[in-house]
Formats: sequence, C-alpha cells, structure tokens
Amino acid sequence: MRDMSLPRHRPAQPQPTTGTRIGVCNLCEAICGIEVSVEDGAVTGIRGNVADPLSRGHICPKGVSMADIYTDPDRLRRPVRRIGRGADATWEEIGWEEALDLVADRLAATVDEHGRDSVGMYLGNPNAHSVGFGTHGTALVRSLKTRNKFSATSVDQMPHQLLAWQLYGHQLLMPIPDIDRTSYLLMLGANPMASNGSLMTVPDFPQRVRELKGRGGRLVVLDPRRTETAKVATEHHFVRPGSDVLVLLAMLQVLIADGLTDVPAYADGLEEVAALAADFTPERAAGPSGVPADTIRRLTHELAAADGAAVYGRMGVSTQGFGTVCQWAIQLLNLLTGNLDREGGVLFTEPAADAVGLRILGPGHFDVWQSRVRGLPEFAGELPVAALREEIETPGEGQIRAMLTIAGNPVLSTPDGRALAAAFDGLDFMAAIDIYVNETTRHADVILPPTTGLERDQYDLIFHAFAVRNTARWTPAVFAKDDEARHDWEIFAALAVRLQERLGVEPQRALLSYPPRQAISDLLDATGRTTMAELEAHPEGVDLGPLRPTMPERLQTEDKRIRMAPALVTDDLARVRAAFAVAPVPTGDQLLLIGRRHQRDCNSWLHNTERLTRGKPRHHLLMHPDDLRSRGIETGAVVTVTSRVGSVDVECAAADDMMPGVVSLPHGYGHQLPGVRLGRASEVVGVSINDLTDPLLLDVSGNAALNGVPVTVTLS
Ligand SMILES: Nc1nc2c(c(=O)[nH]1)N[C@H]1C(S)=C(S)[C@@H](COP(=O)(O)OP(=O)(O)OC[C@H]3O[C@@H](n4cnc5c(=O)[nH]c(N)nc54)[C@H](O)[C@@H]3O)O[C@H]1N2
Ligand SMILES: Nc1nc2c(c(=O)[nH]1)N[C@H]1C(S)=C(S)[C@@H](COP(=O)(O)OP(=O)(O)OC[C@H]3O[C@@H](n4cnc5c(=O)[nH]c(N)nc54)[C@H](O)[C@@H]3O)O[C@H]1N2
Ligand code: SF4
Ligand SMILES: [Mo]
Repeated sequence: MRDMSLPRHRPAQPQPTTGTRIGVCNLCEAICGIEVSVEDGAVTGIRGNVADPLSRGHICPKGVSMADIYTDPDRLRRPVRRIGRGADATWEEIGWEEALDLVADRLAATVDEHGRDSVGMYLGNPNAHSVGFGTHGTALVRSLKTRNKFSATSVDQMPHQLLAWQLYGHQLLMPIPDIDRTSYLLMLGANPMASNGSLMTVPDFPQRVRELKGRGGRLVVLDPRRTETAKVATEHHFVRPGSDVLVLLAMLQVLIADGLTDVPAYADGLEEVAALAADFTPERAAGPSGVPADTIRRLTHELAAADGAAVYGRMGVSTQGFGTVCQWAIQLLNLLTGNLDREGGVLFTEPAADAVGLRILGPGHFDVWQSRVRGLPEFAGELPVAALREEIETPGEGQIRAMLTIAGNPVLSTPDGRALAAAFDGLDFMAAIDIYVNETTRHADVILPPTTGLERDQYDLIFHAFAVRNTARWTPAVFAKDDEARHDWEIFAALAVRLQERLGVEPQRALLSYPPRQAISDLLDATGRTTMAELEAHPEGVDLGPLRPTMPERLQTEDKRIRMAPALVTDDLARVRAAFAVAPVPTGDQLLLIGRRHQRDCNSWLHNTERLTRGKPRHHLLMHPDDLRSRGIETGAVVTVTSRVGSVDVECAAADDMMPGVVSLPHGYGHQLPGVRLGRASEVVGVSINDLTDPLLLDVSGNAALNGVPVTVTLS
C-alpha cells in the first residue's frame, strides 16, 4: 500500500522537450553510455551509445529503466519529516533550509553531548556511482570525524582494497584482467553475465567472451552454481562455498613445486610463499572443495603455459570466510605466472582523473583502531558493518545514538538486517540522504532526497580506474533539475558547512560554489591525459587506448617493490589450516547458503519498476534435486530456512545447476516491511537473505562472510 500522506510528484517541465541526448547509466560498474530520445519532455527511448569507446553500444534492461527512476512517483523530490513510527508513520514535506538545519542541529547536539563517535554513518553503494559523492561527499564525512563509519565496502570488496594497499601501496590500485587480449581467463565467484562485472568495468561482457572464445581463448569458471557465466564458459567446476582458498593455495603450490614461476624483478618473498604453500597440495584441496586434484594440477599448468592469462575472483571469493587469503592467492597466481603488467594478463589502469596517483583517497591503513564492542579492526577509517548493530545497542562511552545513512539500505544489505532495523528504532535521531522511503530510511526522522542519474552531471571517478580499457567521459545532465530539487553534492556541501559551523570548525564555504565539473576539470589537468574541453567536445567519451605495462613506476609502495607475503595473510593461514583440519564438509542435514544476482535486479532497489519486476519470479531458494528428495520436499513448496541468527519462509525450486549441499537465495529482496513506500516493491515476493547471514562470520579483513552460511531447510 502506498502511503497517501506522501505527496507524489511528477517532474516539473523537463527539458529538452524533443531530441536525442547522450547520457550514462550509473546503475552498475559497467558505466554504459546511452542515448536518450525525448519527445515533448518525455523519454521515448533509451539505447546503448554505439559511439562510446568503452561500452560500444551495450545496454541491459536496467539501463532502459533510468527513465523509470526519473519519472518514478515513489521517488522523493523534497525533504520529508517522519511523524509516528512503523506502519503508522506519515511523512510531511518540509523546506530545504528547515530540513538541513534540523539534521545539522540534531547531529551536532548529539556530538556535543556524547562525543564524536556517538554519530554513526553508513555509506551505500550508489555513492560510488555519483560524481557528487566523489567530489563533495568526503567533506561531509570528515566534518563528523566519527570512528563509527561503515559502508558497503565491508559486505563487498574490502579484501581487494586491503590487499591492493598491502601489495601495491594503494587501496584502489588493482590490476584489471585484460579481457580483450587474454587467451585464458580463470574466474572464481563472479557472474558477470548477470552482474556485468565488478572491479573489472567490462560493459558488454557477453560479446567480449564471444571474442575471447573466437580467438581460441578459454574461460574457466569455478562456482558452486552453474551460473549464466558458467554456461558460456569453456569449462566449469563446482567448488564448495568457502573452500576456494584450498584450491587457490594448491595452485600456488603446484606452480612453485613444478618450477612454473616467472617472478618479476620488483617482487620479493618467493621463498616465504613457497614455504607457506608447500603443504597445501591438490590432494588436500580435493575433498573439502570438490575440485579433483588432477583438475587443479591441469588448470595450473594451463594458466602458466597460456600466452597471456588472468585469474579473477569477485563476490563469491571476497564475501566468504577466507576472502583475504583467496584474493591474495589470486594476486600471486597472476604475479608468479608473469601475467602481472603483461598485455593479455592483468594490468593497472591509467585513468585521466587519477584517484590513486593524486591521493584523492589515502593509501590505506589497517587495525589502527578497533570497534568498541567486539574489537574488530578498522580498514582505511571504516569499521566492519557487521558490528553496526552492537555499536548502537551496547551502552557506554562511544555508543552510537544518532545515524546518518547516505544511499544505503543496510537493513536489506548487511548481515542480520532484521535485528539492525530494530536497533535503528532505538536511536535518538536518524537522518538519511536517499531518494526513497525504503526498509532502512523508514526509520529516519528526516530524509533529504538528491536528484538522480538523468538530472545530474556524471564522471566515473571510480570505475574508469577499474576499466578494461583506458577511456574518459564527462556526461552533462540530460534533464535540468527543477528549481526546488538539489543535487547530492549541494546537499553534502550544505550539510558539511552547517555541521562545521555548529562544531566550531572553520566552515569550508568554497565547497558550496565549487561544482563537480570544476573539481573534475582540475583533476584532469593534473594528469594531462585529457581536458574538460576535449571531453565536452566528445560527450560519447574519449579513448585513451588499451591497458599498458606501467610497472614498477605505477607501484605506490615506497621502494617500488612488492612484498608478496604480508604478515596479515601469512598469519591467517593458521585459521585456514584449523578450519579444514577437522570437518572438511558440512555435516548432518546442514546446507551452505550462497547469494545470487539477476540481470534485472539492482541490489536492494528498483523492485518498484514494472519494467524490471515483470516476468518469471526469481526469488526462490534454489536447491539441488537430491537435496530436496532426501528431505521429502517437492519443488515449489514453501520451506523454512534457518541459520544461527534467524529463519525465513520461502518457496524452493529444484535446480540441477546447484552443487549438491548448496542452496542459493538472491540478495536485495524482502520488501514487505511495514511503512515501506515503494509502489510495486511491497508486492514483490521474496525474503531477505540477510535475515539469515551472520554478523559473527567474518573474514580477517572484517568483511562479512555472506556466502557459505550454514543453514537447515525443512518443509514449512
Ligand atoms: N547477502 C548478501 N548481501 C549483500 C550482497 C550479496 O551479494 N549478498 N551484496 C553486497 C554488495 S556487493 C553491496 S554493494 C551492497 C549494496 O547495498 P547498499 O549499500 O544498501 O546499496 P543499494 O542496495 O545499492 O542501494 C541503497 C539505496 O540507495 C538509494 N539510492 C539509489 N540511488 C541513489 C542516489 O543516487 N542517491 C542517494 N542518496 N540514494 C540513492 C536507494 O533508496 C537504495 O535503496 O549489498 C551487499 N549485501
Ligand atoms: N544485475 C545486477 N548487476 C549487479 C548488481 C546487482 O545487484 N544486479 N550488483 C552490483 C554490485 S554492487 C556488485 S559488487 C557486483 C558483483 O558482481 P559479481 O561478483 O560478478 O556478482 P555475484 O552474482 O554476486 O557473483 C558471485 C558468484 O559467486 C558465487 N559464489 C558464492 N559463494 C562462492 C564461493 O564460496 N566460492 C566461489 N568460487 N563462488 C561462490 C555465486 O554463485 C555467484 O555466482 O555486481 C554489480 N552488478
Ligand atoms: S550493464 Fe550496467 S551500466 Fe550498462 S546499462 Fe546495464 S546497468 Fe547500466
Ligand atoms: Mo557491491
């Protein structure tokens, strides 16, 4: 049910009234260029832009839905204040000045009374997709100076950033598979046919794989589900969730024992790595992982022999118990086979706006301080979001009493989300910068809504740096915002200045008048690879060429060398040994739960658009037919899935594509909470997988182990 107290807005007279404009889709990391056709102010079509040097005309169903976000009647267009709670809450619109003052007053008062850590912050995924956050978000974050800063990073790519800092000297300096020239791509725990790639900006993955196979190259996938990507691969192997670490260490062992290494002159520590990997043989990996020993040996030899090869691993090997060791082994497989910094291997990008070289973000640090309750390590100034709830609920010095969320929905996105929702209700004050009343922001006292994709300028500060080709693109807004709307950067700047004034810090007023275009222009000038003038003359994007060798100059370590065996990793091998010493496989009636993504889902949102929610339901618990049979469960039945933290009831479906002993639920569902104001979303069936994931299951980095969660499944 939509709350009628919430005024519904149609956009004010949009412009241009008729014509075709170049835009960009900011819904995933593929950053596709688009062409938007407009007639009489209404979007009549969105296509991929064939002139875009990176995306080459690619588009997926979500790109087309950029128009639905723009016209969405559920979307907030003015600040709102909540009156009442939960299902009975109503929302009233208030003016911008009043709303900003209210948020700044309450947050500053909390800091004054209880100290700077009493305000908590969650930064969600869409921030990475907005230039305004890149240029102005940090000022807001810094103005609060809280140690209780959390983000989607710790349910996502934290191990990658931690290792990028440890090995290459900067948290954002990650080598990218040279997919357009490689002859061998070994992929673990990633499904780019659905996700369109991550930490590998690779628009049009399907076509690039066709090209790879067309030139005789191979794609090998290791995944507990025969995914859409596994189905287009030349080879797929099931691997038991959480056990990849044994397979990857065994590959290192084979590589070294069989004399297949080709170590670059700027890397140190081969002997140490050899000693560490020595007893992780393929035979030891085979039982727990389900990958036969001879397969592990063969894949290792193929990798070493290939003329340009890349190993790549994503969510499935990051958000699991050994995410850091897995990602370390992946980096080392590339390094030791001589594929780092090699055409057709993995290479560093040379972005036109270089967040790494220009130190827009610091290089990183780890465990400099710890979370108050559980003593979990910070990484680069943020704490694991799995600790957020206890930091709100546990009394004492430093307890979180007020929250600010920015573009985040942690109730659906982080472990034990249901309990986190209850914790939010206990706060003194909560504010959100968000475009919807969703499962998280319904707890906020005030919501400040920014403009969205088609109404704002865009430059992909983050994703150009992870792209399979060096390109740059500045995209002016397709539609001018209406007078009363605010861009996110305007909200960040206005709130930062207000907080600085109230907290006795010199206010950075210049922020308010320095739009992202100017900031990006300055960054482009600093590297000199292109200019704002050139980008404005080429709105389709400017091609800066394929990835090139840059080593060791591009290294950000002080001595321009790579230390291959950092203590953080070598220490964690003890945990690996212990984990697989006793019970290599789940016992009894236990199954291991993993997540999944669908091409037409977008994390926790966009379930209110007709375009993306029609068609076959896709919320089922997928289960191997043998696992159903042994429990006497028919496909389609409603089952109860139970983990340590809770249980959910959901329909199941038999799927030969699942590894026996493994079950899968999509993430981002579970919209049936009272008070959620999202048209169709509340009718979209499906439960939240994060009502089952466990905040106590963590990688050494603090990243949540969202995959490989032990569950039982019974007939409801
Ligand atoms: N179990 C399980 N959990 C997961 C995952 C998984 O695979 N399995 N994946 C994890 C990953 S990789 C991620 S990145 C997180 C994502 O989780 P979150 O960080 O929560 O991000 P989203 O769900 O993408 O978006 C959150 C909200 O941002 C708002 N929003 C959208 N666009 C904008 C905008 O332009 N500005 C503002 N201010 N708000 C906007 C919308 O209301 C949306 O609901 O989820 C994680 N959670
Ligand atoms: N359509 C769509 N696209 C998206 C998103 C979306 O929600 N929808 N979200 C975006 C975001 S925020 C991100 S971070 C990226 C993520 O991009 P990907 O990482 O490519 O996406 P996932 O589908 O989460 O892929 C994880 C894979 O790991 C497998 N897996 C689970 N556990 C294990 C394990 O222990 N070992 C191995 N080897 N595999 C395992 C799963 O079966 C799954 O196939 O996608 C982005 N793109
Ligand atoms: S692949 Fe990603 S960037 Fe491209 S249209 Fe789809 S959602 Fe948008
Ligand atoms: Mo993500």
